[in-house]
Amino acid sequence: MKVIVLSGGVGGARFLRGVVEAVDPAGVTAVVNVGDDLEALGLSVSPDLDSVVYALADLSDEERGWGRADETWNALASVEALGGDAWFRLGDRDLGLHLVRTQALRAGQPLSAVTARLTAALGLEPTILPATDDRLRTFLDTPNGSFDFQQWFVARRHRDPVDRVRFEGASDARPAPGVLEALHEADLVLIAPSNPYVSIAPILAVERIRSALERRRVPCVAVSPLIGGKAVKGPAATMLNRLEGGTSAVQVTQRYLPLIDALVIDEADARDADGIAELGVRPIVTKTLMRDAASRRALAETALDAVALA
Ligand code: FO1
Repeated sequence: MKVIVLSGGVGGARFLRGVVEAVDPAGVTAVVNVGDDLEALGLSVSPDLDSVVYALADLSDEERGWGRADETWNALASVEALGGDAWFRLGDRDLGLHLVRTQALRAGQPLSAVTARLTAALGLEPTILPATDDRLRTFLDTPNGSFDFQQWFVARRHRDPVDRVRFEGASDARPAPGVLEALHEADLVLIAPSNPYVSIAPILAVERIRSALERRRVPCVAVSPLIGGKAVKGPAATMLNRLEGGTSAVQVTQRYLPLIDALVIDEADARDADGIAELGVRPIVTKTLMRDAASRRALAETALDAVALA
């Protein structure tokens, strides 16, 4: 089976691990958000791509959710002691990847080619693609000013309420090579349990990705990032409340209309099933918390079963 998964960082990366454990990994393509990308200490960092790469290579720090396991922070301590910028924490092991990528990008290689090289070096079977090789950056407009994603998320700990999310560069951004081909060949499109506003929306902001999705002939199934109306991690629920008027799986469905055929929701949100169905979307109720390998695989299998919706 060929599956394409639209993904952000932490939650998406966990879900992708489940997907590659449930189907032939060679048939899986992840299309990953790049709106969070930044330059830190002169290095090009792609946090969501890296969370996906590290998770699939079994290198990620499970507890933190981002960065590498068994990390040390000597370089960052040195940066700090020298008065450098240390608000965005790059670990010693993680730095290696950013050095390789930055050098390649400066030499003119596109992000997709660099990512392919990194995944090949790690022996990964699934295809991992940035949504675009072009510059696309997420900005949050808040009552306290406008911030780029990592300034808002990490430096300001996403405390500013968000009035609007913008994707600079989206109107000119082209899908990275391989994205449209994977969409055309897929038997199923999955949207990972990532934040709809800042992880999935930047991917859909690439016009040719959105229009290809709208024209697809195969099912598209999203997994809700909420459990009991709350985000497992991060600002998804706060954003849904302010921008969509509530924090139930019905609001998640509204965010993804008219793209999705089904929404996988947690048992704790089962009361939302009727509201989802009224919007013309099939609710699929299961346990969605990915606490270990068995639960991530079970969640992936439930979403993959929706291939039968066709
Ligand atoms: N998240 C933090 O909360 N603080 C950090 O200092 C931080 C550093 C970091 C470095 C590399 C990387 O790949 C991810 C990093 N993240 C950090 C996570 C990242 O900001 C977000 O989780 C994603 O962008 C949201 O999907």
